[in-house]
Amino acid sequence: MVGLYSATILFVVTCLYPSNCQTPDNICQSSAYRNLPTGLQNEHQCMVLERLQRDMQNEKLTRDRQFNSILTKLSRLDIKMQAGFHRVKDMPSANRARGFPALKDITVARNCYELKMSGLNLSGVYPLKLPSGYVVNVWCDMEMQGGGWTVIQRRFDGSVNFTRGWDDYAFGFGNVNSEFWLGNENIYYMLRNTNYTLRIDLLDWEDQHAWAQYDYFKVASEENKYKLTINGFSGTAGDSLAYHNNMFFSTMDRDHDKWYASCSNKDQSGWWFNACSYASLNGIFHPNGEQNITPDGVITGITWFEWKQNLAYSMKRVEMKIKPRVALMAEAEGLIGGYD
Ligand SMILES: [Ca+2]
Repeated sequence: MVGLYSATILFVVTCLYPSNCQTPDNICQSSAYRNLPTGLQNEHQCMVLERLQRDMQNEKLTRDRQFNSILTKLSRLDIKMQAGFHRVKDMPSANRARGFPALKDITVARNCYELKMSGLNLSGVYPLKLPSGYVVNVWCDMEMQGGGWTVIQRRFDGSVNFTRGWDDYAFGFGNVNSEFWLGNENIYYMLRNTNYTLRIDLLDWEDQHAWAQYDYFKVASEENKYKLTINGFSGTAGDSLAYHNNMFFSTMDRDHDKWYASCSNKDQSGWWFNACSYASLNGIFHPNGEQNITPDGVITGITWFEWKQNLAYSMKRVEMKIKPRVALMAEAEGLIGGYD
């Protein structure tokens, strides 16, 4: 009996793979079985083997069907994921951000001047509600030139990395308590429906102060590459931003400048580069103003050429801030009251 079992087991193992058997569905009629010595042939055993064979084949078929079904589902899921990925990838960054939650119903001021008018006289961080419906924390300068200035950029210690790509510049980065960029998207929405004046304050390494002011300041939408429009200069620093008027915003990953290469890559920052800059306030912060000029003349830094007449002079401190134009006009006329 032991010999019979060994032979049949060997036969089954060999025959489980159909390619090894001439008639896989009918073991008892196969020549492989019939050629066994008569003593090893057993009809009952053979039928059991055939049944075992059928069961295994059925089980294999079921598993194949399940496996194919899973493959089909995975394939459909992959197509959906690819389609979704391309939709998000092709969408302007601004639309992507709209997926984030917004505090639509919260009542807060639209800018720091409204807070100033409501009696807040202390400079610091306040929440503002932008026309987009989004609430952002900003730094309000409540002392400089009548107060009520919304600060959109500040540099003074190099603690924040300004070498960043398009999306970071679009949505802002850094810390409003120290160094930061408020974000092109936020700036665009603030400026969209109200006329604002831009003020830039500069400090050199001898702690001398200079300023530049532009009565009219607009930044276009992302679709228009956050194009800069300024007008009506006044101040002591000289008009270095005129060269950047009507320029698109560029970052290391988006070259919209007028130079044959990328000004952003050269300057390692995002800005409204022309070819390339007389003002570059997001450039590399150089402690003590020291700049490394490469042998081929590449210089980086926080620069304002018209003041220092030197592109290799990097500022100790800079702030960009905005205030509704009508508020400044009312203050200039000695009027007290709101605006628009
Ligand atoms: Ca270029």
